[in-house]
Amino acid sequence: MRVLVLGGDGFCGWPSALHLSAHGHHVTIVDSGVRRRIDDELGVQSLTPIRPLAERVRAWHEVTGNTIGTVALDLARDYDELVDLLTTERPDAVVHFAEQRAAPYSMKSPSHKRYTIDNNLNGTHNLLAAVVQTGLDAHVVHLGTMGVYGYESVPVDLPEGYLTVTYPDRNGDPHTRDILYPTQPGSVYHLTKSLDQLLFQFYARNDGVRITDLHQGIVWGTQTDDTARDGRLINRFDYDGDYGTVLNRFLVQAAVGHPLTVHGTGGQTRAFINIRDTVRCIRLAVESGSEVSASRVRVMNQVTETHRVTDLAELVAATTGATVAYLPNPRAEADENDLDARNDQLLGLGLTPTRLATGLLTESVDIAQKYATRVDTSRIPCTSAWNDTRRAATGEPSIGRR
Ligand code: NAD
Ligand code: USQ
Repeated sequence: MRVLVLGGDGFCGWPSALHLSAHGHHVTIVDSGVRRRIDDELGVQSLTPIRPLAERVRAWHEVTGNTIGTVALDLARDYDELVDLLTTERPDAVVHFAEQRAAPYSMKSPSHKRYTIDNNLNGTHNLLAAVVQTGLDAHVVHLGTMGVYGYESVPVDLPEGYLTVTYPDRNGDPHTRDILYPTQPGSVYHLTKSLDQLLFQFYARNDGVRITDLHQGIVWGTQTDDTARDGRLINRFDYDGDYGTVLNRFLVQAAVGHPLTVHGTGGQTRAFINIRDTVRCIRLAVESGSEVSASRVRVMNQVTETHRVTDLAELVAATTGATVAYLPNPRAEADENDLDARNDQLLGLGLTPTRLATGLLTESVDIAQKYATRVDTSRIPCTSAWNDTRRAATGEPSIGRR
């Protein structure tokens, strides 16, 4: 299949592009490079020494003989160029990773909130409008988030996107329908993923665009079989207080002797998936595009297990000898929650989950130790507080009312 990978220079996009290419798909990466510029803005670098995109794809060609095309384009701004690209490439599938994906970054300041909304919503909408304008029957595969469901403890396993509700109609007779699961986003970033869902619902119903929305949990790990084939193919690994996600942060903290930074009680339960499973899920979603209805968005929960933050900290501490620090939480989120989620659809397509217990934790510890000298420990603390109450609790200065 011909596949465009939007955001293909990023943490999930790069190994997914390689995996699709390794499985015989014709891949073109589209990326504006904004994430590398955000690294500069924040004064951080990936733990791992990632190479420029042009060098990455050259190395992939040398190692495998496969060619991956690259196009520099801002999905949120360069609409005409996007239409031209779709017209020229005529992709069978477009995988959309190209959004600002860090909750703390999205909450740093009014300008970061506005950037996240502008970038993510305009990017997603431009893609949908361009698919319709070009008349392509391209399957859109979007990376959404488990965070759209919110983190209130509910007495059910979270369904995949839809909730079946029964209510009395005007005659008092029971009426049943599927609705999008009510969203409870916990950050401006998660809010954009909730709003993306409505864009998808509209374009599926109005224009018959075939769409899969993957509600992905927190991705951990860094390497896949493909990125490990050559040093120049190495994947990104974020550890800083804005982009680093919890388990990968703990692994780096352990490697540099920094106490593990648990927010609050650590009773927050979240969904997780290893990057090796992410790339498989993307391929399974792309290759099953013919099963997607033209009027109803397919939503699949891209998760393999759930864990409490404190349990992860204790596991990393037990594996590495690190100490655990319980810190004031900069986020406005529930101190504790239960979470279980269905993932029947990806299992049904053939996903065999890689679990935390299966030894990959040690691989990640080794990578964190190997590149520990690249870590700037001053970038580890999370300084982005969700509101003035949280700013006061964490000792961060107020940014005031604007
Ligand atoms: P990332 O920041 O590493 O990669 C995103 C890529 O998209 C970057 O290379 C960036 O330059 C590009 N990009 C952003 N805006 C763009 C635009 N307007 N035009 C063109 N390119 C643009 O993020 P990631 O971790 O790879 O996440 C990819 C997707 O997966 C995101 O949509 C994210 O919400 C979702 N996701 C990630 C995780 C995770 O734990 N990393 C979990 C669930 C969902
Ligand atoms: N946390 C800590 N200590 C830390 C960092 C985080 O205790 O040092 C806590 C947070 O307070 C939160 C939990 O760990 O309760 C998860 O935080 P995270 O930064 O690992 O994940 P999150 O902000 O939810 O975002 C990440 C990705 C995002 C993706 C989301 C999937 O950055 O792109 O959408 O995971 S999910 O969480 O399922 O919504």
